[in-house]
Amino acid sequence: MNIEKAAYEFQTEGSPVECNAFGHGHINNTFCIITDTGAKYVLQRINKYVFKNPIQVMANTSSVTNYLRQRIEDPRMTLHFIPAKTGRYYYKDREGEFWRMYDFVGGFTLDMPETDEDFYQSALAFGRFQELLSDYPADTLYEIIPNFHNTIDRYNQFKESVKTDMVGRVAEVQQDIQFLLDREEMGSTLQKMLSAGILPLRVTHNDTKLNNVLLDTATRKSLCVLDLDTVMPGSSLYDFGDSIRFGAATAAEDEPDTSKMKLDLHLFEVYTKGFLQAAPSLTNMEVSMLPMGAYVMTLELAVRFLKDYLDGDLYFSKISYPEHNLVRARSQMALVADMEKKWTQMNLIVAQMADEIRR
Ligand code: GN1
Ligand code: MG
Repeated sequence: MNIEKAAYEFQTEGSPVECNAFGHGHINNTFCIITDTGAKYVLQRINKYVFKNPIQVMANTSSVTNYLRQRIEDPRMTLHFIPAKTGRYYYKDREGEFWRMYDFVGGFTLDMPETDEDFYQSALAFGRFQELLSDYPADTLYEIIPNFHNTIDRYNQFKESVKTDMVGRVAEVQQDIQFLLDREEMGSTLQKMLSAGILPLRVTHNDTKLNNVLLDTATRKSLCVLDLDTVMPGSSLYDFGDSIRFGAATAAEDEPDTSKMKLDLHLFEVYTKGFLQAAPSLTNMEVSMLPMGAYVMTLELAVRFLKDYLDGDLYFSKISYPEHNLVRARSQMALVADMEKKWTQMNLIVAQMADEIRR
């Protein structure tokens, strides 16, 4: 992988002189580039196993960011892609790998909220993102990963993997498989409501982890939303749900001690408040289904992690030890189980918040 060579292919201010690994996403390879004028950029190699059509990824992300740019006051409120010397928003190297570059605007990201305010800020950022794109023509976007949050389809693929037992791991995880199968019906809720038109189709981010929000170093306020690869038509409940799954949990996504993994109801309330304030165009039906969004997104990721463990870690290939994806699946299942215990409270919080904010 020739990172320096790729860095030279973009229209940077000055010539690249320094290149360091950056961030810790599961999918793409990311680097920070510094040029001889001190300008800083983020360079990424797009993962082709996950994103089969990187040109479509760049078409979606560049048109969404251009659209956002016309609707914000502070230019730091959206990513800004740097064209390659060819004028395109990507560079394809000799090995057929795709690269892209965007401005490094400073700021920082968090894996866990350090204060309530941090999490509240992320809710505002994702809520604003939803609101700003509420009139964007969703049907002009490519469906980058078909059925990405179609939980019914995720379950079908999972059951296929159980059947195939590609690397002989099925026998050791029978209980985990059963836990997920017992919840298949619940998992299908959002998809059914979307198909029936009860939930509206919107432009959604689809990967709303806390660490995909850039915070301003000086003010600690949210600047913009990062990682736009999976921006596609979807449900607002995907975005709300994935944020809760990741940021309102009491332990890391890959915490091996599942007894530490719970839903923090206070953080759930904090996020709900910010999201509802920033996205007034949500329908009453969407609002009432917010707890279901959190539940289904957590369940779905458990299904995805366990499926990948059964397949031999093909998709979530960045693992630190052989059982990593199993550990990830189990931590998500623990969170699902805790949400079941707190279901009544989750619904009450949403109802009270909606009452307060949406009068
Ligand atoms: C992947 O690349 P990253 O780490 O932002 C995944 C998400 C999962 C997440 C779990 C394209 O996101 O769907 O929720 O890992 N992205 C893709 O950490 O599959
Ligand atoms: Mg991502």
